[in-house]
Amino acid sequence: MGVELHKDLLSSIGVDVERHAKMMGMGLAGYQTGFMSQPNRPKAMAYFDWFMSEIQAERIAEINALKAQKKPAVGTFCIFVPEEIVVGAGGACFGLCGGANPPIADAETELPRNICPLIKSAYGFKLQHTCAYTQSADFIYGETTCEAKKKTWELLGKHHPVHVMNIPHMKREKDLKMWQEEIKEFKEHIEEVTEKKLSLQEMLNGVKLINAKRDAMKRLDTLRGMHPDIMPISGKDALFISQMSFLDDPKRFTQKVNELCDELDERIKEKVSVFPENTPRIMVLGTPIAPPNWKLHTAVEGSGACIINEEGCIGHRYFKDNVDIEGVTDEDELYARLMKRYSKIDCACFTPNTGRTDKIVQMYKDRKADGVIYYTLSFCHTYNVESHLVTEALAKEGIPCLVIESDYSPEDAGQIKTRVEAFLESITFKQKAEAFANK
Ligand code: BJ8
Repeated sequence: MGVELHKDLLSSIGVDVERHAKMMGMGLAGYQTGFMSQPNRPKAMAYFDWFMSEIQAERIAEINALKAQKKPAVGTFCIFVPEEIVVGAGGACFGLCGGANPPIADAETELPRNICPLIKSAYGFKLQHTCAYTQSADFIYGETTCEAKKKTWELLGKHHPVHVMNIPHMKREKDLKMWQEEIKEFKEHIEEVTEKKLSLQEMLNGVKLINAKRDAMKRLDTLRGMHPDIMPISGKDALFISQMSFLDDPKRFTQKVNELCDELDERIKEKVSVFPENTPRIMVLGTPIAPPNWKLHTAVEGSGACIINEEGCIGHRYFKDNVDIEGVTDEDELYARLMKRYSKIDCACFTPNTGRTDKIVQMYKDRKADGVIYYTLSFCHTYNVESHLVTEALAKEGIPCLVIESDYSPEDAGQIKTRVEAFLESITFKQKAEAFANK
């Protein structure tokens, strides 16, 4: 396995190699049983299976090879990071480990128990030195989104360099102006790390690369969710690809996603579906689902339904908008365009955030979905509170919705499955009743 081959590198960047190997062993075993055993998977998933085996090995070697050439390596927990700038500088921008339960106990030695598991998990990975991405990062990108994250940066800064970007909580003219300045400062920080000026052309090249990546993901999203009778790929596999979009080299990832999409195009033409006809089609909304948090998808697809999209940041919110660089001739204009694109992100940290609710209702109709699961991590106040407004709007439209609040512990897996099964039963009952009434 890759981790064995790169043991010396991992050790040189401060990874606790023994603990790391144990953790990776668990992750790979979970992937093998949960993903590789699915029947009728697209052949192009072979690349993503390979990537999983090298996730904390070969990819880490690639990132460290870039660092050796003085290219930046930026770790992040949020999709507000203007990754186009990092990629334009020839570097790597990647998501940090934050979806596993084991590091949480360590994190709770410094952080309060009652904050969201994503933050605690990521913090625990740093304390344990068991995430090779965190260990590889020149700095961790932090943002002022939710309260827990904002304050965590102050503590995390004791263990790793952190650069915090001030993301406003409203989108008024004055807030957006400040945001644009923050993007410029981020670029200057990248120049400090690389000790090299970053040109407009380099940044534009970065934008083109990331736009192409988002286009490929949009293509996959359409193929996966917009054909009511054919689901050519499982929701689990599609989620995994979204999760890997934060780790892989963007150019290679784009190419591999497009290759997969070519195969899915063929599958749709030949009516090859991985689920039988009339399988309930479920949309998932809410907080990010970081790897290896596959609990919800396992419960839903193990109960006879199919997940056709994730509205969250590991999913649609990440790739829905591109940066428009048409006619950009100077840096300030580019920062304005970046700000325009990033301010379209409808994170629940904003107030008001009504656009998100309208978008969800429209997505449901466009995708001809059968139901919605609103998934929030425990103690995520923004998404938890906002769920009330979203479910109210869904109820008005007669859209079936189940709200699930969970953490990373395996304890509630059985309970989630029971609730999902009951929800699916109610959807099927409704469908039958409607079909009967329309006879
Ligand atoms: S743009 S959703 S990635 S902030 S950490 S808010 S789960 S309590 S991750 Fe997020 Fe950026 Fe927004 Fe997306 Fe809640 Fe936890 Fe906070 Fe979280």
